[in-house]
Amino acid sequence: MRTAKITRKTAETDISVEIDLDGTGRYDIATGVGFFDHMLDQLARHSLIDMTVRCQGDTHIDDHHSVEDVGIALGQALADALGDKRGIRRYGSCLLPMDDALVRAALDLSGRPYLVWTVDFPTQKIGGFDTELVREFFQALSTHGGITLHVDALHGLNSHHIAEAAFKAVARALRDAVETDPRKADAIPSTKGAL
Ligand SMILES: [Mn+2]
Repeated sequence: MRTAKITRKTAETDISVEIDLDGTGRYDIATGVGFFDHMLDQLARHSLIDMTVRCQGDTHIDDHHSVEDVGIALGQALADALGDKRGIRRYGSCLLPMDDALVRAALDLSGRPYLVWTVDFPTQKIGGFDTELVREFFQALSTHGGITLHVDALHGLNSHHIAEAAFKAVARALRDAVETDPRKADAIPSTKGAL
């Protein structure tokens, strides 16, 4: 079973994450940050990774710790559920339009964290949500999931659309990368023999 459950408690956040890589995109998300919940719904729905996420965080300060720490826990859950990565496709990419926004995501489940992020938001806020936290989330996901992740916004006028297109693009790329390849189901997809 390619599943994982992570709990993570600090002075700033108390988080539990459960995922199933071979799911159908079911989600049950409650982070205390409304816009972030909306984004994680997209991540689950379009990756077909089932996700249950709970976060009780210090949102009386701001949303930073909650968003970053959920990224850490989700990254850890992905790495845990992937195990030795036997049989996976490893790479995934997606060019995703959402109205004015066009976002490209390309990723490698390499075990080597690296984030390239060229996404500019025309506004600092989406409702009460700080747009700079979108990068914080993907940085944490990349670092703790061992993911080389490139996200580039090629076009966009509306911050909500740009953020949502980014989450959907990464979701679709993840869907391809975590999927097992029936032609190489027993092999670890690296000439090194390990990822
Ligand atoms: Mn939306």
